[in-house]
Amino acid sequence: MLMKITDARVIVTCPGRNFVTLKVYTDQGIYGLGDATLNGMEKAVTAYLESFCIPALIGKDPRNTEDIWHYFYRGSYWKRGSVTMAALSAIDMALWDIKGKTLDTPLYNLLGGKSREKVMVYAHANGKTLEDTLEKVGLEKEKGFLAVRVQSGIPGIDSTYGVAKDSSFYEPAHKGLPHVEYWDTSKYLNFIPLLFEKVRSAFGDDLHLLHDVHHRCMPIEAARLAKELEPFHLFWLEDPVSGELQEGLRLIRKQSSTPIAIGEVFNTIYDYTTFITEQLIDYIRMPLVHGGGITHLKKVADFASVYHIHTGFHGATDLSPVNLAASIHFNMAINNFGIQEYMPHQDIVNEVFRINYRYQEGFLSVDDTPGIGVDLDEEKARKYPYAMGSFPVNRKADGTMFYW
Ligand code: CS2
Ligand code: MG
Repeated sequence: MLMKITDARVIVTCPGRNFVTLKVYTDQGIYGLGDATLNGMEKAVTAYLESFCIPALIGKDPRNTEDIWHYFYRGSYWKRGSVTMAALSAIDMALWDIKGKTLDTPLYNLLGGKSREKVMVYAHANGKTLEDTLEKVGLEKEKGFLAVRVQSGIPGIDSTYGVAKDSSFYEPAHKGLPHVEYWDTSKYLNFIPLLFEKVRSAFGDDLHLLHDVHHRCMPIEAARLAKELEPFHLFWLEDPVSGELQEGLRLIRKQSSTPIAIGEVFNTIYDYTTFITEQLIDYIRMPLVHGGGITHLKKVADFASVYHIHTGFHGATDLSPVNLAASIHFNMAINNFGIQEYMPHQDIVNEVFRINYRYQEGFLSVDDTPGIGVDLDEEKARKYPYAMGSFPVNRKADGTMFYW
């Protein structure tokens, strides 16, 4: 049987926040969906998809996922980078969706079948103060979560990334151009061990605890933090330093046995080579939507598996339900799955996307709908037009621009 891609379209919608979805059509009446959302850069990914990728896709056989991946990666003079890799991720996801629908089987069956029935997820507890954060951890525990990421406002720092000033829904971007947040690493380093001491003594040893540094430490500061957090047995410490300097992790590793997760801003295996081969990290964070889709992540996860490193995919609310569903399939199939981040989308997001996954007592699972199993209601999507959003930028108290 011959099969051809006849067209593809990018659908940008903003039910509370922007999502970019690629829809690929075939001459067999089957279509596939891929997530191309890149927080704050949605229009850049859309432009690359519309100006080059879609015209180049038309006429290709969608079943050739490997060759098409390399056409857009090896075939491109300008390699890597978040924008182009988000576009390639969406193409790849959509083609695997088509493959599953064509073969009438859920995605996990194409990746090795089930290694597990459901995947452990971690929830978020973000509080303005220590007391508030303790209360939030308790609420997540009551919902059945076995793992909770703990973030808190820091005494003496006006606003902390990821901790909402009011009780509104978690959203890392703000409408319009970036606003400035002020940062003080020493105040942060003094407070976090105290926070985890309180959380551990309130909730006992069984609850998995995670923490995200959001790249705010220099390697020696991160080493101090990882060492001081050791008694509280974190599941992981995330992005302790900017991952650009892979060698920086050697310093942290020598000092501490706190497990490390890195990579939500990475987009290829080449961001990970030293980390993996020197066993400098324990979890890879790079998600399907930004890391080249299923085709590339399967290779990265297999490579990591050789070095006894597990997956812990990024899964904040700025990644669409298409990415989350594909990630659950992927996590169900591979052997070296570790944990999946899970922040439920707002209800209006699930009006636009018809989802096939379910949260129950600390775990997510998908049903047996063929392919990825998520659909998009285009009429509803049209009701929410794109709205520009940006991350904050960080400065020290004296005005110096600081790291992300
Ligand atoms: C965070 C996110 O989920 C995480 O670990 O780091 O808030 C992340 O900063 C955003 O998803 C980026 O868009
Ligand atoms: Mg993070």
